[in-house]
Amino acid sequence: MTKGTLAVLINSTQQNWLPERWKVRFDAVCGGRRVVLLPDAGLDPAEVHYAAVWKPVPGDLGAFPNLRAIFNLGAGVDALMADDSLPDVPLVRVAVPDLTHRMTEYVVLHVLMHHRQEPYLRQSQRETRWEPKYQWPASAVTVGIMGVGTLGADAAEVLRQLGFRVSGWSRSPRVIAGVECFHGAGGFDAFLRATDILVCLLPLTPETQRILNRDVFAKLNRNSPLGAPVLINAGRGGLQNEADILACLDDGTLGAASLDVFVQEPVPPDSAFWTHPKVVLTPHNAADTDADAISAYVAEQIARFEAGGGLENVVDRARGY
Ligand code: NDP
Ligand code: OXD
Repeated sequence: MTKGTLAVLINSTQQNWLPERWKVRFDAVCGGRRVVLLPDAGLDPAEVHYAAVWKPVPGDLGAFPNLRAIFNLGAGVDALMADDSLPDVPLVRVAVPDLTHRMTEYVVLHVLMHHRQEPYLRQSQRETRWEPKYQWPASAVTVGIMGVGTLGADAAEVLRQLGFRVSGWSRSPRVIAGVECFHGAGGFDAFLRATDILVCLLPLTPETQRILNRDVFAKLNRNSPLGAPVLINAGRGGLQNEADILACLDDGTLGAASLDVFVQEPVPPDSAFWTHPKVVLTPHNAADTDADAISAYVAEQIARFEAGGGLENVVDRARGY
């Protein structure tokens, strides 16, 4: 196969998404391949063979008739799946140790924060109160992870090593050493019943939309050693019913929530999430996309593909992830 041109299309103003930085990285790892930044008024669309993209505007990719593959520069492809005009070529998502380990750091940080009562202890410090509460061991707490794919399985393993009881819920059956695995609608209630800290690392698909809702929160372990169950969502904002989260925090159905993702990002200034005393908010930075790691991943995939090998981590369009 001829050496194709790679077009980079990034639609974000965030610091880690500076298109020029990505171009420099791709030039460094693509072994002389032509790399162009889009938009490029002088470019003949027929010359583009690969697109490396983050949040392109729906319709953008339809302009390239000779596209061989699309590389999403993040793990979640929900924004691309919402584009009806997305060319019917392999769509590859990110699955690299760098991103996985960053997500595991986030999950472990937030599980420990709630388990070790950090919000209470910081409040006590601000109020000059020396009032320790009983600290349960990790082995008394069950962390239930919704989505035990690339990211969820890694977090599960590290949490298990810390001594937590860990369970996982997926679409199809999974076997993970030391982790109690549930799957499908049939396994959902049993998974929820035992869960003290619910971690969501699901992709956003038509099946998972608003899955984090009152019905689900009400099924979590009502006898949690933490007092009330905790929610940690780093999947996508569309997975959560935000009114339900706030109401459940207020009436005690949930004890606390760490949220990295929101229906509207950035979160509007008047949102209750900014100031709610039981919410730990982070600005969708649980696992940043690193240009060094991911440009190398894309370059390797293209080189292997042109040498006749297969692409890895191709999205199943029917499943939506
Ligand atoms: P994977 O595709 O590797 O894993 C997805 C998991 O979710 C799988 O276990 C899958 O089940 C499960 N799943 C999907 N649909 C359902 C369903 N309907 N019911 C039950 N389980 C389901 O994805 P990753 O682990 O790589 O990434 C997960 C998500 O994390 C991304 O889609 C993205 O939205 C989010 N993300 C967020 C970031 C952030 O900074 N906040 C950064 C990176 C990713 P099965 O095993 O059967 O396929
Ligand atoms: C991703 C993300 O999907 O950054 O990689 O959210």
